[in-house]
Amino acid sequence: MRTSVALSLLVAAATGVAAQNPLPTAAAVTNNPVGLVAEAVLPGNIKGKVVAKSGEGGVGVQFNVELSSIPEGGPFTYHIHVNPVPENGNCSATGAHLDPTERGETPVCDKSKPETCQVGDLAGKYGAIPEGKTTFSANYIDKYASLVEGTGAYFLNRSIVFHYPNKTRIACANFKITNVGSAPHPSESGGEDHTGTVTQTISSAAPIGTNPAQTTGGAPSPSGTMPVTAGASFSTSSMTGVVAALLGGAMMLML
Ligand SMILES: *[C@@H]1O[C@H](CO)[C@@H](O)[C@H](O)[C@H]1NC(C)=O
Ligand SMILES: *[C@@H]1O[C@H](CO)[C@@H](O)[C@H](O)[C@H]1NC(C)=O
Ligand SMILES: *[C@@H]1O[C@H](CO)[C@@H](O)[C@H](O)[C@H]1NC(C)=O
Ligand SMILES: [Cu+2]
Repeated sequence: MRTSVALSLLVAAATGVAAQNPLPTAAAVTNNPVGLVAEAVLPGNIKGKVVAKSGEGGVGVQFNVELSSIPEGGPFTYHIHVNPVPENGNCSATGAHLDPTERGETPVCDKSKPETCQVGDLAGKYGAIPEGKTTFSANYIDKYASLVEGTGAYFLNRSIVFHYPNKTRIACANFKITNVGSAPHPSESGGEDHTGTVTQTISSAAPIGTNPAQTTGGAPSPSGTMPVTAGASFSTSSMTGVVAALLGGAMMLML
């Protein structure tokens, strides 16, 4: 890892673009509405659904992914994308990955540090759909996705997108709330406990989406191969620091 850190500093200094070192971290969400459940039901291509519900006590979001009819090939990645699928089902119109911390695509998500990954990078954090399987199921709690409307990590107005290894979008779907929850701290509504008692369906732009065959692209792919992210800065601001970083990078390169 030291090598890659030194290399990214070197490249950053050389190109004037700094890698985010350290990467920004996503905040854990502990106030999701208790009892809230939403589902994204997939069309053809891949069948199945992704159910998202509030974790116990509103802590985190429990995702349950159940898929069948998975095409040949793989591994397949999937993510929460920023925009919903439009009515015509165009998966390409869902934009990039949900990334409220703006950590960018590179370096790739390190599973052991999920707080440093893109919030929407579910495959990165919890594993892609492996090659050569026609069905897949996964169940995990993500602490960083949010069911609290108005926050950057809120995703129920967005979509989930599945990709071929070449990033072409296979299928996509919007989340629909199937059970509204209640605030985890009932003081706001007078202390009454509404947990899990209300069932309501809220329709969104389009429930499902299929890919027109030519829809390509994951989030915009990085143009270079080095872990460099635009728009960020690293703390070593003095020339001495930059020179030191350059020297460090050069030293590491020679090893
Ligand atoms: C799908 O969306 C992409 C991105 O917005 C757009 O470039 C493309 O023309 C759309 N395709 C169709 C068939 O609507
Ligand atoms: C989704 O909701 C979030 C938080 O309320 C908001 O910031 C974002 O603009 C919304 N996105 C879409 C595509 O509606
Ligand atoms: C991506 O892979 C799929 C499945 O192998 C293939 O059908 C599609 O044409 C590929 N797309 C591109 C742009 O290479
Ligand atoms: Cu994606």
